[in-house]
Amino acid sequence: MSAPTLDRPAAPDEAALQAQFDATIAADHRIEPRDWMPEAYRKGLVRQIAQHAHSEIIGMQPEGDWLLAAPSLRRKAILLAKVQDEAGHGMYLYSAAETLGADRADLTDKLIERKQKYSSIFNYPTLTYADVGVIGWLVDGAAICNQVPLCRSSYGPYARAMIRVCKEESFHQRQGYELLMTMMRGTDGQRAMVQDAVDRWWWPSLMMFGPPDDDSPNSAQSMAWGVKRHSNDELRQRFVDMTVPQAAVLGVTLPDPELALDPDTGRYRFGAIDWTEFKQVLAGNGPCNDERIARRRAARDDNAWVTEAATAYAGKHA
Ligand code: BYC
Repeated sequence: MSAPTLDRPAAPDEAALQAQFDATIAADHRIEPRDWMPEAYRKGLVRQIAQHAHSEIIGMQPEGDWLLAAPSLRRKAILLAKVQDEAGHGMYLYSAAETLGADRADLTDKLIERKQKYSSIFNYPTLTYADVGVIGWLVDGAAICNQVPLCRSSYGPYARAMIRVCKEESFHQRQGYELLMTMMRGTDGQRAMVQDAVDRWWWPSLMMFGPPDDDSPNSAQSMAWGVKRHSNDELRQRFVDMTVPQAAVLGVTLPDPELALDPDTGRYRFGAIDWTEFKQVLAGNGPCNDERIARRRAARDDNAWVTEAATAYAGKHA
């Protein structure tokens, strides 16, 4: 520790700062951007928040594909609003990453260069309009299960962003369910479309929660720091328990013959997830990985002049 001077108190040494950080985490208080934090905590947060932000931005594409083909003006307006919400979520999250010293343009470059990930779920195609409903019901439903506990995450800006995101995701989930309900009350053809979409999206939705706990390298440290509050398997189980009764009300069959209520635990047992498929999607070999990244790259490059103009304007008025 350096000697105190008359006009400036000595900076606390690293051990004292670490002790203060540990005490804040132990007391379940928030870490804020002005606070000292270990470099690994900062890096881990940037990793997760950037991946989360990229997921929101790439996540606009599968549903956005249906904006010009929505079956009515009402459905188009709803879908447009939802896709815009996802863009907003991405922006809050990039802002949260910036409070940790990350640079937004740099994060986008890392996404496009495949150095950072985005959720596996957005590498599957949307083949019919029922997919829009199923994304709302299952994908936003899984996102809510995963993100509600993140509202209590130890990093203040991330936790606060999650509160607003979760409110909007709940609305998205209901719009998806309402769309599916409407289709299920329609023709045999519409019911078949819903069932087909459920068959294709169920297993990828379970993969959204990440690898099983015994194969999740980041979980232990993330939970010790209070960034994640529950393990991947715990949240996946919570999602299954929540969704099975909703499927029954809707009148669809979830594509898992092993799905059954365990009378001892009151929870649903489910079949084995195909982790080989998950790893393939993460490695860039999912059905739509190339298309998603190519589109994001084109958006960055084609709109670079807008970014440059906005930056120059902001610079002038700073
Ligand atoms: N997809 O040690 P693990 C939305 C990676 S968007 C891809 O368990 P962690 C929506 C993981 O990053 C919702 N990668 O990691 C938008 C790690 O790789 P790295 C997006 C995955 O961080 C539009 C490695 O696998 N939600 O709702 O402890 C329309 C090992 O995993 C995935 C979030 O991002 C995956 N599914 O736990 C509609 C939530 N799973 O980074 C809806 C915030 C794992 O070491 N994130 N990986 O190279 C989280 O809660 C956690 O990061 C995860 C993973 C639970 C996803």
